[in-house]
Amino acid sequence: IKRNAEDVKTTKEVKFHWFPKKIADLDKCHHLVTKFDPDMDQDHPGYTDPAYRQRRKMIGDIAFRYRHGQSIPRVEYTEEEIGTWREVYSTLRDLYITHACSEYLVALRLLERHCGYSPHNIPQLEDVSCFLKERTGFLLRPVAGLLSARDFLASLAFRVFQCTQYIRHSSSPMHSPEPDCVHELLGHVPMLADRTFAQFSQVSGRRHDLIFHADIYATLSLATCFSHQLYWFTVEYGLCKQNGEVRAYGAGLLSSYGELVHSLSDEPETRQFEPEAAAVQPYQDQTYQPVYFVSESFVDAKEKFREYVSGIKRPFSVKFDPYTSSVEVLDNP
Ligand code: HBI
Ligand code: FE
Repeated sequence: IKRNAEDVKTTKEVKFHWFPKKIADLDKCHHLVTKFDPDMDQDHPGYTDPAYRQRRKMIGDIAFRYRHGQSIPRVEYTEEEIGTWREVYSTLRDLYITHACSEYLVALRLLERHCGYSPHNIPQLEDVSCFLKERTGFLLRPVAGLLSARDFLASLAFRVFQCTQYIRHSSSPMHSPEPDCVHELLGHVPMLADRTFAQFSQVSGRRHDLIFHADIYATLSLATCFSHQLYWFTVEYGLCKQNGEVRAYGAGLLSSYGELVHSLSDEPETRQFEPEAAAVQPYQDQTYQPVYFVSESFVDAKEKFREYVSGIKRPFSVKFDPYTSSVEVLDNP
């Protein structure tokens, strides 16, 4: 039986949390997690720097004011901010040659040619968004900080990547406790420019949508963690095989010099990627991962992922309509 979104809202309102049905609904998906931000986290390198906190707030306001369909306002970055970017960019760029997967390297070259990626310039989100739209249909929208997993993944289901626009504190160019534009623009964006991977991200988002919003089923709170860990061990910390070597494709690795080196060293344990195993593997958000999962290829990861998702029981499913960028809610057979 097909229902449209409004039917579901009236008949099932009590049972399901609200979730976005059309792309403009993402204007309401702005719930931030503040535990790692410079106002709350005493270990944040910007905690004791009022000027930094002020600046970050100013750039965050762009995101709070932003509505779907608008172009993303440009930020004029300061010399200090560009200096931070330059330091990370130059250091990571050398390491990518031996550590990043080939899709990443191809995309980075394109971004350098077309989007102002360079050691001397922090790319503007509006330019990157236009580029991604042409490559893979992904859009960026600005976000003011670490977004809740639920809102973040729900956005991916619409091929929208919520992207921070401020940069980490200058005292700590190689590390940031929270996502910043280095993490997003160097970690996530190049992979979103790859067709297979872009599709994979969207599938992971849609799957999340199915589960996260249906907490009425006892098992589903468990399934919620599954979703998060699956995301974690692929999109953020995934490794893959290429020409007999292991390379990184996870954004958390590609935006962190220390962990990128660590992940391909002899120290951590690596296992073959199986969604069932990755879904229950505990993860680390304070230090390096002790375990990484290695995919045979993106295509292989995507197929396994799809299979895994189709085996999960859920109260309803959603179908994405790319012409209208909206989802249709379907009852499960
Ligand atoms: N928010 N701004 C932002 N950037 C991310 O990369 C990000 C996020 N929220 C959650 C998240 N990533 C994921 O790691 C998962 O928690 C879903
Ligand atoms: Fe991330």
